[in-house]
Amino acid sequence: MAYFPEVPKIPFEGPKSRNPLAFKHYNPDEQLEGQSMKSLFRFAVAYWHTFRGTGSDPFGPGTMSRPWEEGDRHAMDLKRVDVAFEFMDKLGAPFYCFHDRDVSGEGDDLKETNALFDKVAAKLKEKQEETGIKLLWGTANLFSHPRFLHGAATSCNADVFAYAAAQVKKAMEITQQLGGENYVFWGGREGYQNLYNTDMKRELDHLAKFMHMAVDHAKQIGFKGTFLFEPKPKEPTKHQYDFDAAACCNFLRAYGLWDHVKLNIETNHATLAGHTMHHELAYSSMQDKLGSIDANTGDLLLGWDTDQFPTDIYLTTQCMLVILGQKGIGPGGVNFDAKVRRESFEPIDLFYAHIGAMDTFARGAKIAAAIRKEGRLAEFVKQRYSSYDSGIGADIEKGTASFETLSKYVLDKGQIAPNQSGRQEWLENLVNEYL
Ligand code: XUL
Ligand code: CO
Repeated sequence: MAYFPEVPKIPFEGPKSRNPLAFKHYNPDEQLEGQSMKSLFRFAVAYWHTFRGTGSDPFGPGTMSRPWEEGDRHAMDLKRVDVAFEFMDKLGAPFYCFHDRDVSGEGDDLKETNALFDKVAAKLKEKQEETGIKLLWGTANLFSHPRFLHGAATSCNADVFAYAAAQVKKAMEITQQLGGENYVFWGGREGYQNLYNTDMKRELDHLAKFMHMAVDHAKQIGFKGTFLFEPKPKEPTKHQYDFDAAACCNFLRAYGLWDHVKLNIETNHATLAGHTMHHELAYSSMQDKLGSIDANTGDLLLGWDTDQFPTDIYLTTQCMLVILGQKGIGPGGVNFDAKVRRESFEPIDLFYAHIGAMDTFARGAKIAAAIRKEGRLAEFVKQRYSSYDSGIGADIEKGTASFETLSKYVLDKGQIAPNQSGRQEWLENLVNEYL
Protein backbone atom coordinates (compact mmCIF):
# COMPACT_ATOMS: atom_id res chain seq x y z
CA MET A 1 0.00 0.00 0.00
CA ALA A 2 1.44 3.37 -1.01
CA TYR A 3 0.41 6.47 0.89
CA PHE A 4 2.07 8.90 -1.52
CA PRO A 5 1.36 7.13 -4.82
CA GLU A 6 1.94 10.22 -6.99
CA VAL A 7 5.45 10.80 -5.59
CA PRO A 8 8.51 8.95 -6.94
CA LYS A 9 11.85 8.74 -5.16
CA ILE A 10 13.05 12.35 -5.24
CA PRO A 11 15.95 12.65 -7.71
CA PHE A 12 18.75 15.22 -7.89
CA GLU A 13 18.32 17.10 -11.18
CA GLY A 14 20.59 20.12 -10.68
CA PRO A 15 19.95 23.90 -10.58
CA LYS A 16 18.35 24.11 -14.04
CA SER A 17 15.55 21.66 -13.21
CA ARG A 18 12.01 23.04 -12.95
CA ASN A 19 10.62 19.82 -11.46
CA PRO A 20 9.15 20.67 -8.04
CA LEU A 21 9.72 17.09 -6.92
CA ALA A 22 13.48 17.15 -7.58
CA PHE A 23 16.51 18.47 -5.70
CA LYS A 24 18.28 21.37 -7.38
CA HIS A 25 21.22 21.58 -4.95
CA TYR A 26 21.09 18.69 -2.46
CA ASN A 27 23.10 15.95 -4.10
CA PRO A 28 23.82 13.39 -1.35
CA ASP A 29 27.07 12.12 -2.89
CA GLU A 30 28.53 15.50 -3.84
CA GLN A 31 31.63 16.39 -1.83
CA LEU A 32 31.97 19.60 0.16
CA GLU A 33 35.19 20.26 2.11
CA GLY A 34 36.05 16.56 1.99
CA GLN A 35 32.70 15.09 3.05
CA SER A 36 29.59 14.06 1.17
CA MET A 37 26.53 16.28 1.54
CA LYS A 38 24.75 13.31 3.06
CA SER A 39 27.22 12.99 5.90
CA LEU A 40 27.73 16.74 6.28
CA PHE A 41 24.04 17.58 6.90
CA ARG A 42 22.66 14.33 8.35
CA PHE A 43 19.16 15.60 7.52
CA ALA A 44 16.37 14.41 9.78
CA VAL A 45 12.57 14.52 9.55
CA ALA A 46 10.72 15.52 12.74
CA TYR A 47 8.05 12.89 13.37
CA TRP A 48 5.90 15.25 15.46
CA HIS A 49 5.35 17.96 12.88
CA THR A 50 5.45 15.90 9.73
CA PHE A 51 3.36 12.92 10.81
CA ARG A 52 1.41 14.28 13.80
CA GLY A 53 0.91 17.94 12.86
CA THR A 54 -2.75 18.73 12.35
CA GLY A 55 -2.53 22.40 11.42
CA SER A 56 -4.42 23.50 14.50
CA ASP A 57 -3.61 26.94 15.92
CA PRO A 58 -4.94 28.91 18.91
CA PHE A 59 -7.80 30.15 16.74
CA GLY A 60 -9.01 26.97 15.09
CA PRO A 61 -8.77 23.21 14.72
CA GLY A 62 -6.61 21.19 12.35
CA THR A 63 -6.90 21.47 8.58
CA MET A 64 -4.48 18.81 7.33
CA SER A 65 -5.74 16.24 4.86
CA ARG A 66 -4.09 12.98 5.92
CA PRO A 67 -6.28 10.27 4.38
CA TRP A 68 -4.47 7.48 6.24
CA GLU A 69 -5.42 8.86 9.70
CA GLU A 70 -8.48 6.83 10.71
CA GLY A 71 -9.82 4.27 13.20
CA ASP A 72 -8.34 2.94 16.44
CA ARG A 73 -5.60 5.28 17.67
CA HIS A 74 -3.18 2.56 18.78
CA ALA A 75 -3.56 0.67 15.51
CA MET A 76 -3.00 4.01 13.78
CA ASP A 77 0.29 4.48 15.69
CA LEU A 78 1.51 1.29 14.00
CA LYS A 79 0.14 2.09 10.54
CA ARG A 80 1.64 5.57 10.68
CA VAL A 81 5.12 4.04 10.87
CA ASP A 82 4.57 2.76 7.31
CA VAL A 83 3.46 6.23 6.19
CA ALA A 84 6.51 7.83 7.82
CA PHE A 85 9.05 5.45 6.33
CA GLU A 86 7.52 5.66 2.84
CA PHE A 87 7.78 9.45 3.08
CA MET A 88 11.35 9.51 4.42
CA ASP A 89 12.53 6.86 1.98
CA LYS A 90 11.10 8.71 -1.04
CA LEU A 91 12.56 11.99 0.25
CA GLY A 92 15.97 10.41 0.84
CA ALA A 93 16.23 11.64 4.44
CA PRO A 94 18.84 9.53 6.23
CA PHE A 95 17.50 10.25 9.76
CA TYR A 96 14.38 11.00 11.78
CA CYS A 97 13.68 12.25 15.32
CA PHE A 98 10.75 11.65 17.66
CA HIS A 99 9.18 12.34 21.03
CA ASP A 100 7.94 9.15 22.71
CA ARG A 101 4.32 10.32 22.55
CA ASP A 102 4.44 11.23 18.82
CA VAL A 103 5.15 7.69 17.79
CA SER A 104 2.99 6.04 20.43
CA GLY A 105 0.07 7.38 22.46
CA GLU A 106 -0.78 7.18 26.17
CA GLY A 107 -2.32 4.09 27.70
CA ASP A 108 -4.36 4.03 30.93
CA ASP A 109 -1.21 4.02 33.07
CA LEU A 110 2.55 4.09 32.54
CA LYS A 111 2.74 0.31 32.36
CA GLU A 112 0.30 0.18 29.46
CA THR A 113 1.87 3.26 27.84
CA ASN A 114 5.30 1.57 27.93
CA ALA A 115 3.90 -1.67 26.47
CA LEU A 116 2.31 0.27 23.58
CA PHE A 117 5.62 2.09 23.04
CA ASP A 118 7.48 -1.25 22.88
CA LYS A 119 5.16 -2.43 20.09
CA VAL A 120 5.65 0.69 17.99
CA ALA A 121 9.41 0.63 18.65
CA ALA A 122 9.61 -2.94 17.31
CA LYS A 123 7.96 -1.76 14.10
CA LEU A 124 10.21 1.30 13.89
CA LYS A 125 13.21 -1.00 14.19
CA GLU A 126 11.90 -3.26 11.44
CA LYS A 127 11.40 -0.31 9.09
CA GLN A 128 14.82 1.17 9.97
CA GLU A 129 16.43 -2.12 8.99
CA GLU A 130 14.39 -2.36 5.80
CA THR A 131 15.19 1.20 4.61
CA GLY A 132 18.53 2.04 6.25
CA ILE A 133 16.97 5.19 7.76
CA LYS A 134 18.37 5.86 11.24
CA LEU A 135 17.26 7.57 14.42
CA LEU A 136 19.13 10.85 14.94
CA TRP A 137 17.61 11.45 18.36
CA GLY A 138 14.82 10.51 20.65
CA THR A 139 13.20 12.58 23.35
CA ALA A 140 10.28 12.48 25.76
CA ASN A 141 7.23 14.69 25.57
CA LEU A 142 7.06 16.09 29.11
CA PHE A 143 4.74 18.97 28.29
CA SER A 144 1.50 17.94 26.53
CA HIS A 145 -0.25 15.83 29.15
CA PRO A 146 -2.10 17.88 31.83
CA ARG A 147 0.00 16.19 34.57
CA PHE A 148 2.87 18.42 33.39
CA LEU A 149 0.97 21.68 33.89
CA HIS A 150 3.57 22.90 36.43
CA GLY A 151 6.47 21.45 34.42
CA ALA A 152 8.17 18.06 34.70
CA ALA A 153 11.62 18.06 36.35
CA THR A 154 10.82 21.54 37.72
CA SER A 155 7.29 20.70 38.86
CA CYS A 156 6.41 21.59 42.46
CA ASN A 157 4.81 18.11 42.64
CA ALA A 158 7.47 15.46 43.42
CA ASP A 159 5.27 12.70 41.98
CA VAL A 160 5.29 14.49 38.64
CA PHE A 161 9.12 14.62 38.84
CA ALA A 162 9.08 10.86 39.47
CA TYR A 163 6.69 10.23 36.57
CA ALA A 164 8.87 12.31 34.23
CA ALA A 165 11.94 10.34 35.33
CA ALA A 166 10.17 7.05 34.63
CA GLN A 167 9.11 8.33 31.22
CA VAL A 168 12.60 9.54 30.28
CA LYS A 169 14.12 6.24 31.46
CA LYS A 170 11.90 4.41 29.00
CA ALA A 171 12.46 6.93 26.18
CA MET A 172 16.24 6.61 26.62
CA GLU A 173 16.02 2.83 26.55
CA ILE A 174 13.94 2.82 23.35
CA THR A 175 16.30 5.39 21.79
CA GLN A 176 19.17 3.05 22.59
CA GLN A 177 17.34 -0.02 21.18
CA LEU A 178 16.78 1.88 17.95
CA GLY A 179 20.44 2.90 17.69
CA GLY A 180 19.62 6.58 18.32
CA GLU A 181 22.78 8.68 18.16
CA ASN A 182 21.64 11.44 20.53
CA TYR A 183 19.03 12.13 23.21
CA VAL A 184 17.43 15.59 23.48
CA PHE A 185 16.07 17.57 26.43
CA TRP A 186 13.81 20.45 25.60
CA GLY A 187 12.25 21.89 28.74
CA GLY A 188 8.68 22.09 27.47
CA ARG A 189 7.34 23.65 30.65
CA GLU A 190 10.56 23.90 32.67
CA GLY A 191 10.13 27.54 33.57
CA TYR A 192 7.62 29.77 35.32
CA GLN A 193 4.64 32.02 34.67
CA ASN A 194 5.01 34.08 37.86
CA LEU A 195 7.73 34.43 40.49
CA TYR A 196 5.15 34.97 43.29
CA ASN A 197 4.55 31.21 43.36
CA THR A 198 7.98 29.98 42.23
CA ASP A 199 11.08 28.84 44.13
CA MET A 200 13.48 29.31 41.23
CA LYS A 201 16.53 27.97 43.08
CA ARG A 202 14.75 24.76 44.05
CA GLU A 203 13.40 24.27 40.53
CA LEU A 204 16.85 24.69 38.96
CA ASP A 205 18.39 22.33 41.52
CA HIS A 206 15.72 19.76 40.63
CA LEU A 207 16.33 20.15 36.90
CA ALA A 208 20.04 19.50 37.47
CA LYS A 209 19.27 16.44 39.63
CA PHE A 210 17.07 15.15 36.81
CA MET A 211 19.78 15.54 34.20
CA HIS A 212 22.37 13.90 36.44
CA MET A 213 20.00 10.94 36.84
CA ALA A 214 19.76 10.73 33.04
CA VAL A 215 23.56 10.76 32.75
CA ASP A 216 23.79 8.02 35.41
CA HIS A 217 21.13 5.94 33.69
CA ALA A 218 22.96 6.25 30.36
CA LYS A 219 26.06 4.85 32.07
CA GLN A 220 24.06 2.05 33.62
CA ILE A 221 22.49 0.88 30.34
CA GLY A 222 25.56 1.63 28.21
CA PHE A 223 23.88 4.35 26.11
CA LYS A 224 26.71 6.08 24.25
CA GLY A 225 24.69 8.77 22.45
CA THR A 226 25.22 12.47 23.07
CA PHE A 227 22.84 14.32 25.40
CA LEU A 228 21.60 17.56 23.89
CA PHE A 229 19.98 20.47 25.71
CA GLU A 230 17.71 22.61 23.46
CA PRO A 231 17.54 26.29 24.46
CA LYS A 232 14.24 28.19 24.19
CA PRO A 233 13.52 31.42 26.09
CA LYS A 234 9.74 31.33 26.42
CA GLU A 235 6.58 29.70 25.09
CA PRO A 236 4.72 27.93 26.54
CA THR A 237 5.93 29.50 29.81
CA LYS A 238 6.77 33.17 30.20
CA HIS A 239 10.34 32.28 31.17
CA GLN A 240 12.06 28.99 30.33
CA TYR A 241 15.21 28.09 32.29
CA ASP A 242 16.99 26.90 29.12
CA PHE A 243 16.69 30.49 27.83
CA ASP A 244 19.52 30.60 25.28
CA ALA A 245 22.88 28.98 24.58
CA ALA A 246 24.69 31.15 27.15
CA ALA A 247 22.13 30.41 29.91
CA CYS A 248 22.36 26.69 29.11
CA CYS A 249 26.16 26.77 29.20
CA ASN A 250 26.04 28.50 32.58
CA PHE A 251 23.58 25.91 33.92
CA LEU A 252 25.69 22.99 32.68
CA ARG A 253 28.86 24.45 34.20
CA ALA A 254 27.26 25.43 37.51
CA TYR A 255 25.74 21.99 38.06
CA GLY A 256 28.68 19.81 36.98
CA LEU A 257 27.03 18.65 33.74
CA TRP A 258 29.53 20.31 31.39
CA ASP A 259 31.23 17.15 30.16
CA HIS A 260 27.98 15.27 29.56
CA VAL A 261 25.72 17.55 27.54
CA LYS A 262 25.93 19.53 24.29
CA LEU A 263 23.36 21.85 22.70
CA ASN A 264 20.73 21.47 20.02
CA ILE A 265 20.21 24.96 18.59
CA GLU A 266 16.93 25.94 16.92
CA THR A 267 16.53 29.00 14.70
CA ASN A 268 13.10 30.10 15.89
CA HIS A 269 14.17 29.70 19.52
CA ALA A 270 17.23 31.86 18.87
CA THR A 271 15.08 34.65 17.44
CA LEU A 272 12.56 34.37 20.31
CA ALA A 273 15.53 34.99 22.63
CA GLY A 274 16.37 38.17 20.71
CA HIS A 275 19.39 36.60 19.02
CA THR A 276 20.12 35.45 15.50
CA MET A 277 20.68 31.78 14.71
CA HIS A 278 24.18 32.85 13.63
CA HIS A 279 24.83 34.20 17.13
CA GLU A 280 23.55 31.08 18.91
CA LEU A 281 25.56 28.78 16.64
CA ALA A 282 28.74 30.84 16.93
CA TYR A 283 28.37 31.00 20.72
CA SER A 284 27.80 27.26 21.18
CA SER A 285 30.50 26.33 18.69
CA MET A 286 33.13 28.48 20.43
CA GLN A 287 32.22 26.68 23.68
CA ASP A 288 32.62 23.35 21.87
CA LYS A 289 28.96 22.68 22.65
CA LEU A 290 27.32 22.80 19.21
CA GLY A 291 25.92 19.28 18.94
CA SER A 292 22.98 19.47 16.52
CA ILE A 293 20.51 21.92 15.02
CA ASP A 294 16.74 22.18 14.71
CA ALA A 295 16.48 23.83 11.34
CA ASN A 296 13.46 26.05 10.90
CA THR A 297 12.68 29.75 10.88
CA GLY A 298 10.21 32.21 12.36
CA ASP A 299 8.25 34.94 10.66
CA LEU A 300 9.60 38.49 10.83
CA LEU A 301 6.17 39.90 11.62
CA LEU A 302 4.89 37.28 14.07
CA GLY A 303 6.45 37.15 17.52
CA TRP A 304 5.92 33.46 18.19
CA ASP A 305 7.43 30.07 17.40
CA THR A 306 5.93 29.52 13.94
CA ASP A 307 8.35 26.69 13.08
CA GLN A 308 8.47 27.40 9.35
CA PHE A 309 10.68 25.51 6.92
CA PRO A 310 13.96 27.37 6.24
CA THR A 311 14.06 28.95 2.77
CA ASP A 312 16.38 31.90 3.42
CA ILE A 313 19.78 31.39 1.82
CA TYR A 314 21.50 33.99 4.04
CA LEU A 315 20.32 32.03 7.08
CA THR A 316 21.61 28.69 5.84
CA THR A 317 24.88 30.27 4.63
CA GLN A 318 25.45 31.59 8.16
CA CYS A 319 24.57 28.19 9.67
CA MET A 320 26.96 26.43 7.34
CA LEU A 321 29.79 28.94 7.93
CA VAL A 322 29.71 27.88 11.59
CA ILE A 323 29.10 24.17 10.94
CA LEU A 324 31.88 23.92 8.34
CA GLY A 325 34.03 25.97 10.69
CA GLN A 326 33.81 23.15 13.24
CA LYS A 327 34.20 20.47 10.50
CA GLY A 328 30.62 19.17 10.65
CA ILE A 329 27.94 18.43 13.17
CA GLY A 330 27.89 14.63 13.61
CA PRO A 331 26.79 12.71 15.62
CA GLY A 332 24.12 15.44 15.56
CA GLY A 333 22.46 16.60 12.38
CA VAL A 334 20.12 19.05 10.71
CA ASN A 335 16.62 18.22 11.95
CA PHE A 336 13.67 19.96 10.30
CA ASP A 337 11.73 20.90 13.40
CA ALA A 338 9.30 22.65 11.08
CA LYS A 339 5.70 22.38 10.02
CA VAL A 340 3.86 23.15 6.83
CA ARG A 341 1.48 26.10 7.07
CA ARG A 342 -2.13 25.49 8.06
CA GLU A 343 -3.11 26.49 4.54
CA SER A 344 -0.72 23.92 2.97
CA PHE A 345 -2.92 21.01 3.90
CA GLU A 346 -2.22 18.45 1.15
CA PRO A 347 0.24 15.57 1.74
CA ILE A 348 2.34 16.66 -1.25
CA ASP A 349 3.11 19.94 0.57
CA LEU A 350 5.20 17.89 3.01
CA PHE A 351 7.49 16.94 0.13
CA TYR A 352 7.76 20.48 -1.24
CA ALA A 353 8.61 21.76 2.24
CA HIS A 354 11.41 19.27 2.93
CA ILE A 355 12.86 19.38 -0.59
CA GLY A 356 13.06 23.17 -0.43
CA ALA A 357 14.64 23.17 3.00
CA MET A 358 17.26 20.56 2.03
CA ASP A 359 18.08 22.53 -1.10
CA THR A 360 18.34 25.75 0.90
CA PHE A 361 20.87 24.11 3.21
CA ALA A 362 22.80 22.62 0.30
CA ARG A 363 22.94 26.01 -1.37
CA GLY A 364 23.98 27.71 1.86
CA ALA A 365 26.72 25.12 2.28
CA LYS A 366 28.06 25.64 -1.23
CA ILE A 367 28.15 29.40 -0.64
CA ALA A 368 29.77 29.02 2.77
CA ALA A 369 32.37 26.64 1.32
CA ALA A 370 33.17 29.14 -1.46
CA ILE A 371 33.54 31.98 1.07
CA ARG A 372 35.80 29.80 3.20
CA LYS A 373 37.85 28.66 0.21
CA GLU A 374 38.75 32.20 -0.83
CA GLY A 375 39.28 33.07 2.82
CA ARG A 376 38.70 36.83 2.49
CA LEU A 377 36.22 36.99 5.36
CA ALA A 378 38.48 34.98 7.68
CA GLU A 379 41.50 37.05 6.62
CA PHE A 380 39.65 40.29 7.45
CA VAL A 381 38.79 39.04 10.93
CA LYS A 382 42.35 37.84 11.49
CA GLN A 383 43.71 41.23 10.46
CA ARG A 384 41.16 43.04 12.63
CA TYR A 385 42.63 41.47 15.77
CA SER A 386 46.26 41.45 14.67
CA SER A 387 47.23 44.01 17.32
CA TYR A 388 46.99 41.09 19.78
CA ASP A 389 49.44 38.93 17.79
CA SER A 390 52.57 40.68 19.12
CA GLY A 391 53.74 43.37 21.51
CA ILE A 392 51.36 44.65 24.14
CA GLY A 393 48.38 42.72 22.70
CA ALA A 394 50.27 39.42 22.98
CA ASP A 395 51.15 40.30 26.61
CA ILE A 396 47.42 40.85 27.31
CA GLU A 397 46.45 37.51 25.77
CA LYS A 398 49.30 35.62 27.48
CA GLY A 399 48.25 37.08 30.83
CA THR A 400 51.60 38.82 31.44
CA ALA A 401 50.09 42.32 31.37
CA SER A 402 48.57 44.13 34.36
CA PHE A 403 46.93 47.51 34.97
CA GLU A 404 50.39 48.62 36.14
CA THR A 405 52.23 47.60 32.92
CA LEU A 406 49.40 48.82 30.66
CA SER A 407 49.29 52.19 32.37
CA LYS A 408 53.06 52.56 31.94
CA TYR A 409 52.76 51.48 28.27
CA VAL A 410 50.15 54.14 27.48
CA LEU A 411 51.89 56.88 29.44
CA ASP A 412 55.22 56.12 27.69
CA LYS A 413 53.60 55.89 24.26
CA GLY A 414 51.64 59.13 24.49
CA GLN A 415 49.44 58.55 21.43
CA ILE A 416 47.73 55.14 21.00
CA ALA A 417 47.34 53.45 17.60
CA PRO A 418 44.33 54.80 15.66
CA ASN A 419 41.20 52.64 15.11
CA GLN A 420 40.39 51.12 11.74
CA SER A 421 37.05 50.75 9.99
CA GLY A 422 34.90 47.69 10.81
CA ARG A 423 33.92 47.62 7.10
CA GLN A 424 30.54 46.04 7.80
CA GLU A 425 28.96 47.20 4.53
CA TRP A 426 31.88 45.99 2.46
CA LEU A 427 31.76 42.58 4.18
CA GLU A 428 28.01 42.33 3.54
CA ASN A 429 28.72 43.07 -0.12
CA LEU A 430 31.48 40.49 -0.09
CA VAL A 431 29.07 37.77 1.12
CA ASN A 432 26.64 38.79 -1.65
CA GLU A 433 29.35 38.20 -4.24
CA TYR A 434 29.04 34.46 -3.52
CA LEU A 435 25.25 34.32 -3.78
C1 XUL B 1 9.55 23.03 20.75
C2 XUL B 1 10.63 22.23 20.17
C3 XUL B 1 10.60 20.78 20.47
C4 XUL B 1 11.93 20.15 20.65
C5 XUL B 1 11.88 18.71 21.08
O1 XUL B 1 9.61 24.37 20.45
O2 XUL B 1 11.49 22.73 19.48
O3 XUL B 1 9.86 20.14 19.49
O4 XUL B 1 12.69 20.22 19.49
O5 XUL B 1 11.16 18.53 22.24
CO1 CO C 1 13.11 21.93 18.46
